[in-house]
Amino acid sequence: MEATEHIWMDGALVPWDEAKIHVLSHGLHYGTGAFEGIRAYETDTGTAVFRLTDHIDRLRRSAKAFGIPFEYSVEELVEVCKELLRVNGLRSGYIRPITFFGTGSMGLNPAGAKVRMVIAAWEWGAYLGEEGLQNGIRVAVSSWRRIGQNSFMPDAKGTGGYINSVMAKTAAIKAGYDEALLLNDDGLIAEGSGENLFMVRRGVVHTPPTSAGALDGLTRRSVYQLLEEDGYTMSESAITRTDLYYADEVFFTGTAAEVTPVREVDDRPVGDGKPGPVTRRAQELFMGTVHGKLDLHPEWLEYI
Ligand code: PPE
Repeated sequence: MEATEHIWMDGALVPWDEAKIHVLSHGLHYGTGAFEGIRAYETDTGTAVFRLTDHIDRLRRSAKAFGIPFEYSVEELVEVCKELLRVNGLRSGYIRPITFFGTGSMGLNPAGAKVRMVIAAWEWGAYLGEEGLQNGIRVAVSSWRRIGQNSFMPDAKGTGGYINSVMAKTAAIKAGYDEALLLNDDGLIAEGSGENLFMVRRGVVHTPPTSAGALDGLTRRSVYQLLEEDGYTMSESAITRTDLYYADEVFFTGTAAEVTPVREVDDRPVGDGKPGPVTRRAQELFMGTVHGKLDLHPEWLEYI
């Protein structure tokens, strides 16, 4: 990871190396935080942040779900993100806003802990490798289940829940795969450790509903809409492990992952083992939109 110059902390820009917090921050001990991941892309008419307002609004919703007071307006934080890219001279990059309980209270009850809000930005290349974007990645169903609706809120982006993703991801890498796929407690596909899943079978493009334990990903929503408007039949539906073994195409979506083809699930090739036409079309539509090459949803691009 390459450092940039400034990080925004609680209202002020501070040098990257000085953006520190106390070791007794509540969020560090108990995972009491919410965060976002946002990408900015270069276009012919300047740098545009993809669905910036929607991302900040999801941060607000996640904080609300976890009971973390949200002391800024969405509009204010949108401006901070833009300013941060400008002061760091980033023409494209990844933005990571995070809010969490800081110091002032130890023990589980965060009452009395100061709420912190931090936004950092840096350059981030292909999340699952350039090779993965081109030829697809190898995934395996994890032995870890996605944290269920009765224990957590998989559809809120809470920091603590990511230990579940980290365990699944590290186990998958250790076993020689590129990424983990998590089932929910009912044995249905939820999502990847940091991505949503899509599957093409019998001409229909499916993605699991958020009730299956998936985050309501903004890339997921965008790709769903772009493919639907392009004439594909879309469905939010329960997906089993066998569905994936029989699928013609499988791909992941996410801010970091963008649209990444999956070429193998549990050592079984997906289709003929190469990214299929729907996956390629989804990549074209999504990348064309974020770079402003396709004028399908100009309202999703927020210029800095
Ligand atoms: N599911 C999970 C669990 C998840 O973390 C992400 C984003 C998504 C789905 C896709 O959501 P969206 O980005 O709105 O399309 N994961 C972020 C963090 C990745 C990381 O390693 O950190 C991301 O892609 O920015």
